[in-house]
Amino acid sequence: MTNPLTQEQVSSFEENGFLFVENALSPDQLSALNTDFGEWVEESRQHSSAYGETIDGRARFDLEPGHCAETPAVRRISSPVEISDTYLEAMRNNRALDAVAQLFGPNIKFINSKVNSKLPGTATEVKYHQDFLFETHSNDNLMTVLYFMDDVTMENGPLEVVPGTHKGLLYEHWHGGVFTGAITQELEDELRPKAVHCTGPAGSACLMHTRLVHGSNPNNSSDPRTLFIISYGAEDAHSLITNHIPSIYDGEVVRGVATNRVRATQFEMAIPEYPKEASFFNQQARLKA
Ligand SMILES: O=C(O)CCC(=O)C(=O)O
Repeated sequence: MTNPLTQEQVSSFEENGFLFVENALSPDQLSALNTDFGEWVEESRQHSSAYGETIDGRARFDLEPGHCAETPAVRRISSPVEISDTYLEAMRNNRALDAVAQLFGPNIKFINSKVNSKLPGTATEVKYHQDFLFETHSNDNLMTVLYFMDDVTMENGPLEVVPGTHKGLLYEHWHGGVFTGAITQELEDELRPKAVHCTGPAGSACLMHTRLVHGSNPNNSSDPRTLFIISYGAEDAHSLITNHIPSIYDGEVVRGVATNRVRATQFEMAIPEYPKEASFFNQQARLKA
C-alpha cells in the first residue's frame, strides 16, 4: 500500500482533526453504492415506520417523521455492510482507508458503518456532538470516514466540523439525566461560527477524528445528500462498551495485522446510553424536547 497523503495533509489533520480526501471511492464503487441505496429508498415507500433488523434486534432502516410513499425520508441505514456485498467490499478497500492507515496505522480495524441520508424535502439534521462519546475505546485513535455519495454543497446540509476541537474537552452528552447524544444548544451556538463546511464532489470523503465536534443542518435543496459513514480504529483501541451499531464485522482487521495488544490513554467520560430505537436521531430529538 502506498501512502496517499502528503506530509502537508498529515500535518493538517493533526492540527485540525479532519481532512478532505478526493477520489476516496472509485467511480465504479460510487455507482454501485448508489444503485443499492436507490433500491432501499424504493423499498422504503412500502413502510410507514422503522423496519428491518440488525443483529441486536433493532430496526435497520430508520425513517424521518413525515416519511410517506410519495416523499420517502429514509434517514439512516444501520450496518449496510451486512446486507450488501457492494458496501462490504467498499468498506474493506478504498483510498480513504489507506489514509486512515497512514494516520493511525499500520494496523486498522473496522468498528461500524451506516448510511445517513438527507433526501430533498426532509428535515433531518444532526446536532453537534463528538463520536467518541458514543464509542468509548481504550484510546482515541478512531476515525469516522464520511464518504460523499452525492455532490455535497452548501445547500444540501453539508457536514460541519469545528477545527481543533479534537484536542480539546470531551463535552457532556447527558443533560438533566437524559442522554441526548449532543452537546448543549448554547455550546453549539458558540461553536457554529467557527465551523468549516465539508463540501465537494461525490466520491470524496471527509476523515474526522473521533473527538472532533461536528453536526449538520437540514437539506434545503432539491438534491439528495447521502453519506456512507464508517468508523475505523487503531487495532489496539479496544471498545469499553457495546457497539451502538453492532455488526458481524466489528473488529475485522482491514489493514495490517492483529497484534493481541491493548493501548490505553487517559480520559474520563460518562458512559453513553445504548440506543433503544433505530438510531441516535431519536436520542438527539430529546435535546429539543
Ligand atoms: O450526516 C451528517 O451530516 C453527520 C453524521 C454524524 O455526525 C453521525 O451520524 O454521527
